[in-house]
Amino acid sequence: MLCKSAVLSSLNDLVTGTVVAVQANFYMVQLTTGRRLLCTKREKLKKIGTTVIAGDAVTVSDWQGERGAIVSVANRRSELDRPPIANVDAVLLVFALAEPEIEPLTLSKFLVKAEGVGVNVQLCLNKSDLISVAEQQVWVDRLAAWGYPPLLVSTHTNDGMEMLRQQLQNQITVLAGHSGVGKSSLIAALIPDLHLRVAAVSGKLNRGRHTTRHVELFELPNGGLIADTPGFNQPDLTCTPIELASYFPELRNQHVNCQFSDCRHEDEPGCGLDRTWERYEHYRNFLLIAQQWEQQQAQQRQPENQWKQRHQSGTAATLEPRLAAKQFRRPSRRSQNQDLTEFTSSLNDDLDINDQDLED
Ligand SMILES: Nc1nc2c(ncn2[C@@H]2O[C@H](COP(=O)(O)OP(=O)(O)OP(=O)(O)O)[C@@H](O)[C@H]2O)c(=O)[nH]1
Ligand SMILES: [Mg+2]
Ligand SMILES: [Zn+2]
Repeated sequence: MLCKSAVLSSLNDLVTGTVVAVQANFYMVQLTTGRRLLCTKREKLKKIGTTVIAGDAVTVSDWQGERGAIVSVANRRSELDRPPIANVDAVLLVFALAEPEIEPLTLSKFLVKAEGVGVNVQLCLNKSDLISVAEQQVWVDRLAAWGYPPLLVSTHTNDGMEMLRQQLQNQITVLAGHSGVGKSSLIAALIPDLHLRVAAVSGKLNRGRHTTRHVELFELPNGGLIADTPGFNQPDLTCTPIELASYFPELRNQHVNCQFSDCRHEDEPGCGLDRTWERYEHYRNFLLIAQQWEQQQAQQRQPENQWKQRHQSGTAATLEPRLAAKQFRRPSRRSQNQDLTEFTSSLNDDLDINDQDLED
């Protein structure tokens, strides 16, 4: 039992921490001391429209027992929108050396997508137990030439896991990669007392099912936070041709050889770039998608596209402004009604933690 004066002093103290999970209007904040507080957001922050997402560095006031109120949010170093996570330091792209086999074009697409986040991209190849050392070396050399020397690991034999632990220390990392490559298995191996649901490889494509439901930053035993993301099969490329060129290390590293600032590095006379690198064909392939995307964006910005036709039976068609999708979406009744009990119990479901753990 806390005495009355202790409660009163804690009500005024400010503490800092990191948001590790968000659901509806509740935020799980991990304090610098390691303790966790279940927080709401101060009315003042709501009024000025401040959003709070996982990874945010926050200041908490009025904390008492396991509850608190977020009073301020620090400026973000980086921001990921799907899933929403702030202050990400690195994307760890996970592929499997087998089951499923690496498709180079797909790997390239994931790498380009990861580069688009604007943070450090680290490549990890799991399931090294499934191929020979000679075959492993071929991949190491090949991907190093792409600009991504990979870290080979196996969650089954533990090979490479110590290196991975060191690499992830003290950073906020987001895992990305195909379904079934072993992202959840990696997290389970990195954080032995955390039970994630690991699915068996199944289905026609010999890939695991989508089993990861909840965005959550997990604390690594040696410091640092890591988030699993639901596996996705084909990341869409949403960048301009200029951005695309900056997402290829092979191009970035030799751009001094090109005298144009807006060059596509195709066949332009005067572009002195070396094109004899393996992924040049991938680049040409993605360039077409990027050009289409840029055109679409330009079309959407045209004034006539700000309006949509509305047809009502019996009347002439009228024009009305298009709604910005997110801004006007009302929260569902389910999320409005979601209470604290539901939040903690869903956290418990996903993390296998019980009330005892929350009190620690
Ligand atoms: N041989 C081998 N299999 C592994 C290894 N790591 C994971 N697996 C298996 O790969 C399958 C998929 O693993 P998950 O951890 O569920 O993969 P995931 O990337 O989280 O999949 P999603 O949640 O669907 O995105 C499971 O059957 C694991 O047992 C490994 O190092 N070697
Ligand atoms: Mg998973
Ligand atoms: Zn050029």
